[in-house]
Amino acid sequence: MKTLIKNGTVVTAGDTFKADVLIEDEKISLIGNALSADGAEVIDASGLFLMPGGIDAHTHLDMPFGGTTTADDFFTGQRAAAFGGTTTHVDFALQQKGETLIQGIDMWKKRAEGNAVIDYGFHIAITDPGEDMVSQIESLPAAGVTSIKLFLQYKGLFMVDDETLLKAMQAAKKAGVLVMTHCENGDVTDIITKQLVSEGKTDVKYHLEAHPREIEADGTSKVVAFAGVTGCKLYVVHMTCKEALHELSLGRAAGYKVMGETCTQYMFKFEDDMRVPGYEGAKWACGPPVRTPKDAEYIWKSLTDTTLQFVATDHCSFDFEGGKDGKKPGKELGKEGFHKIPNGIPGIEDRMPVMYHNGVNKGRYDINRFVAITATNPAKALGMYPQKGTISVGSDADIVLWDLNKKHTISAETHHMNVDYNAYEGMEVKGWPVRTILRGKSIVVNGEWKQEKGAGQFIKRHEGEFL
Ligand code: DUC
Ligand code: ZN
Ligand code: ZN
Repeated sequence: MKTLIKNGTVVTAGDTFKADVLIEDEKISLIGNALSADGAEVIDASGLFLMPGGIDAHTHLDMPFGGTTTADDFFTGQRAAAFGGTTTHVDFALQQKGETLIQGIDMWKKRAEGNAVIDYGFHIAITDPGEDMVSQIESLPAAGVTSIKLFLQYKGLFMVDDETLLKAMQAAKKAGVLVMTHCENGDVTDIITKQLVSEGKTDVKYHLEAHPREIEADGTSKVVAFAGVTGCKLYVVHMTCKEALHELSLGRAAGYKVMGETCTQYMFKFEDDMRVPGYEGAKWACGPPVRTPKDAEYIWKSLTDTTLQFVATDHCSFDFEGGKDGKKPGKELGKEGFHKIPNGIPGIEDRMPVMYHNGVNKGRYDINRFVAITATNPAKALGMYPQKGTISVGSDADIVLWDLNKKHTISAETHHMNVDYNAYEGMEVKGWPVRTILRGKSIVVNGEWKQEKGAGQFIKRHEGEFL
């Protein structure tokens, strides 16, 4: 099957140029001017920009967490992603207690298989380091999984100690595996949470007190130091504040292979949104928590000056009013106390338009940097480049046709995520994905769904790059 996209403007992380793009057998086979191809379906992209499909490096679909399971499974989450111009994501599989890392990956594969509608990979979170953790890490690349996750938060559930952290980093360095870390000191959260609860301070706003910025900086400082000691490549997930970013930039200045991700919500949701009267603030309970507009400005700057390389979502959806009408329990679980709120914010569908509009239209970065932080950089760091994350001959034909002038008002009324609220409710964005193409197949066209359930593929990843 051949498809020829004519008269568009191709945008990559490095270039912007007018060209036609020929797709054959799921791959880009030719890029040039005035192309023709016998028997090809022709898509006229006059006035449209062709960008690599978005890559969301950080999602949680169909994940048991916080006393329930996320509202979005692989079908609903990936379908929503496609509507927003994302064609690949890497989800966090969790090792189960008493099981191996590979068993954890296999469990998550089963959740995706038959449901997937875009392409996907897995990071594996180490939650039960056994005697053979080192050899298990060494076995991961053969399974196409080249990143591990270590939590410094969630004591008694996911949190690892310094010995595990260091040994995992040493093994990862040896195996060519990327280390990803959630950097909040979980001992501190645990102590403060217990103190607050015993004092009867259980309102939503106390979530912020249990997750102070200082402990995110502390966690970041530690993993950066360990990356320096071990020489491993490090990717710090969901960075939220100036203090933590400062620790990352010190590591980068020292020549350590340390990189950082932020998530869309940290530029738009703030502490004051959690301090509103009543229970509404629970919508924004996530870990690390939302911070301040000043931190957001620092994040924007860090995305431009390359302290940060990635914008992901940490998509982790729970209904605000769950547990009824056949819905899974959601945020209402935390009405008993902030420490029981399932942590997470949805956003897999919104990331691309929100980051385009607020980044490019508002002059914070150019369109090439937008492509870099939302697609090319995750593809490179996570070992999917050049199969994914660019528009070049030989790459998968994952292309989003972007209408720079199309306006859209984001709303839970019209979004496709399986969740009853939206973090960007009412935001009017200019610039919208009018066609999403996955391996040559148009899966969303002008808001119409065209994909078959189960057609998304697991991507075997190789060793990624340091950026
Ligand atoms: N933070 C969240 O908000 N949700 C999922 C896990 C995490 O670390
Ligand atoms: Zn996390
Ligand atoms: Zn996460």
